[in-house]
Amino acid sequence: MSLLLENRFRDLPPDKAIDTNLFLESVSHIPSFFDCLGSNVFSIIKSDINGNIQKIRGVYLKDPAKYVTLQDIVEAEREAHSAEWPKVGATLALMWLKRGLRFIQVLLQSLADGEMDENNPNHIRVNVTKAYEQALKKYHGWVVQKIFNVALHAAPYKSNFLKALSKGEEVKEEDCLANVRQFLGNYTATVDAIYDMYTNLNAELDYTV
Ligand code: 03F
Repeated sequence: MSLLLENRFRDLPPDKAIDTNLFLESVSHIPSFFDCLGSNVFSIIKSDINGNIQKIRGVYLKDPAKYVTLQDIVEAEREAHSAEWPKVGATLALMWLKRGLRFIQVLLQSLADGEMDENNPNHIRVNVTKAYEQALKKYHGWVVQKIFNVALHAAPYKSNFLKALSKGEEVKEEDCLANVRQFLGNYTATVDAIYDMYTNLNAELDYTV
């Protein structure tokens, strides 16, 4: 069974409000995926994503009835920490988490669209580079861009990456990409809704790390 289809994101309601608990459940499956990628550089990325999920969950669990949607959390933090907001708490964690989620979205979409280096059709470097340029690069100074270069060269072959998405089963590339396309429906809608929320609340920052 495909990892992606087991962990599909939920349909959004018409107002695009994201249920915090369902969101946390959906993203909680992402970090363990990095264990199958087989290079230590991925453990840095894993712990960054994991840390951000934990920060959001920590706030949510303080008062689940108050923080039903992600927007409830971001707005409550704006009230409580007006001086530092949005560079604070779960607002900051979600700001960065969404960039990682966007990276994954662009990477999977590029693979699903069949974009490839004709000379190296089993490499995913063009797809990974596209995702990095669209989602993360502008927030990274040169040191972190160097880490990206290490990760890029440790990227798995496409066949191994797709196999990992299929939980180690040998699945035909076309079948796996069909699953990716299905997964991307609600996933992309959710990531877009988080970006829209940050724009509408004026919560986005563009400092580099
Ligand atoms: C800022 C920053 N976080 C952190 O400093 C950087 C960490 C290292 C980033 C290295 C970049 C690597 C790019 C990926 C290359 C991957 C090659 C993939 C091959 C497959 C923030 O950190 C903190 O997060 C925040 O809490 C803190 O408070 O200023 C703040 C303070 O700093 C980032 O730049 C976020 C990095 C997210 C990277 C996501 C990469 C995802 C990679 C692969 C995805 C594989 C697909 C999985 C599909 C699974 C579906 C189920």
